[in-house]
Amino acid sequence: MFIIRNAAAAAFLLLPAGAALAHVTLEKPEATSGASYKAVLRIGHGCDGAATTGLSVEIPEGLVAVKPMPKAGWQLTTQTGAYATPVTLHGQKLESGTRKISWTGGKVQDSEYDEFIFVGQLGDVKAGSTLYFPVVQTCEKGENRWVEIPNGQAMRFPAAALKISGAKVQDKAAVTLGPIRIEQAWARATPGGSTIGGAYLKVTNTGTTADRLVSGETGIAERFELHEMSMTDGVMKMRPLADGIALAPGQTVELRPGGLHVMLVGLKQPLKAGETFPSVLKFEKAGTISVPFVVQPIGAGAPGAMGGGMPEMDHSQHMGAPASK
Ligand SMILES: [Cu+2]
Repeated sequence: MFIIRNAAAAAFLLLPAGAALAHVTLEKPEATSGASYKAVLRIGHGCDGAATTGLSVEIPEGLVAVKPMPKAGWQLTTQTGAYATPVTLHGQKLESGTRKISWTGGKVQDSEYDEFIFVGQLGDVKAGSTLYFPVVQTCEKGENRWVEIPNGQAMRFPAAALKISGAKVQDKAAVTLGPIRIEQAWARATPGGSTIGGAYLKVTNTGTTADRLVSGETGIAERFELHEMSMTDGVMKMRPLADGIALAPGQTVELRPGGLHVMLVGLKQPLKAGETFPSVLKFEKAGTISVPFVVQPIGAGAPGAMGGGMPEMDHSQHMGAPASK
């Protein structure tokens, strides 16, 4: 005789094949810390055959500045509340915002599919963590409470989950201009209000004649300066490189935290993780080349580095004492 003692396990075993696909899920189950996020909640069925007439979702801590998308034929209501941890966004401190969204009064038949959408901004959420969105689906008869959060047991009604990853440097973004090859162009996210940022890249001269990275510019900052940071007599010092960075034939030069770097002076907006900004680099011989920089979370190290290497210096420390020119 076969007896199932655990109710949750029983529910799991009795679910029809493919039922997992019918859960309320997010179209994009992964997002980058610090980036904006568009949530698309997908409703694949009603409650035990009954049509869906309402949907409400709770916004977890970490997603701020949430705005729901209205749906034709549905009434939209929101509840605001305080964030446990205030978030600074565009230089403004956000202490509260939308914590719950409800769409009511519409109808989605059990045989139909629909989507409920809202947008928001992820704060500095730890990479590797998961945000859970409890969803209550109300139907003409009954309701489905998609509120279960993993606890090692089989789940019948899991909450919609969003996995948070750290921003990654895009290796595909290698850019070449003649013999010059640029890889891993990235910048570090800046706290709101900071007017200085650090940017980094790897540049290789694959040619047979020497060249030189002379200067650069970007629309997001007043100045794009090439700097060198070095340890002299136990003191970290930084100086602008008036002659740029020399590139011998075959040489690869890596700009990274704690060493050679680009300093963005006079930032016109904070650098937000997950975003990309354009720049133009000028080489003595190769000419000018457009290079997109990918913004990484605050605290990101050089790609591939295990947090070690040179001591890192927070650029905000330069603010009071800019490099002498
Ligand atoms: Cu600097």
